[in-house]
Amino acid sequence: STLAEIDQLTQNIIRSHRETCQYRLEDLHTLRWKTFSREDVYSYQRTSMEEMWERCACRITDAIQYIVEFAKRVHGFMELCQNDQIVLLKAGSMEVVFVRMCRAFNPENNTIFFEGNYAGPEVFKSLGCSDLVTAVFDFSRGMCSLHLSEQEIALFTARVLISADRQWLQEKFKVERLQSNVEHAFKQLLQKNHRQGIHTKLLSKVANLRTLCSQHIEKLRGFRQMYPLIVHSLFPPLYKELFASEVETQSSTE
Ligand code: 4D8
Repeated sequence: STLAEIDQLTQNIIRSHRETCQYRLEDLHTLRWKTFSREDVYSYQRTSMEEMWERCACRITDAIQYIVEFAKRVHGFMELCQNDQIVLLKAGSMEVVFVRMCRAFNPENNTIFFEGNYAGPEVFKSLGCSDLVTAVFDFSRGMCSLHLSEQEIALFTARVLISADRQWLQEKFKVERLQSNVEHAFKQLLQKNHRQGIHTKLLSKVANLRTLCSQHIEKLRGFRQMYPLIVHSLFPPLYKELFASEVETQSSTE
């Protein structure tokens, strides 16, 4: 692609991010010292595991709906076949949630924006997966320390989503071409910002993201074994479709 085309793609991705980022950075920043009270934290910790899982699954699904909208607005994504769109979203949407999370993270007190206030890891205690929660908070702290701009976050999330190495792609060459354009746009932006130095750091974050996502799926599998009916009847359909589709196949063939 020509430089003008790459430039157009950059502008398109930045705009798509701005239009679908769910919360404005200024708003998140204004709220970042509005933490949960001791009583609120205590009541979260007394919430049953099932209810807390359901609430988190709803929050994640909400965030993912914006990411689906983001993907749809990235030039080239809608030109992929439907199978490949689904493959990329299934594999990448949670990774993008984890990247976007750094916008809603306050590294000064290790809290994250959740249900209207900033919450520390202890708020998620009743989920029973403190290892995952700790890993996610650590990842967020690492991302924050790179001080990415909104534009860099936009390009990085597009890069995470458009990955030609996902399993089950049908038109790999098309995804490869799109990935190489996004990669090009990303490198060009970093160069313009004199930030080429963070490119390798970000690539190591990609590996990190894949681990976090498989941990999330693993935790869901464990929870589903304990509470199959909760997952089946109370979890958002999109969440199940993306992360627990085996459940549906299983129950429909039983
Ligand atoms: O913009 O949508 O309001 C995390 C969830 C973020 C998980 C959400 C969460 C986010 C992961 C709740 C539980 C990241 C924002 C709020 C809710 C991403 C942990 C914290 C969104 C950015 C911050 C702010 C628990 C929103 C990791 C693991 C999940 C299980 C279901 C066990």
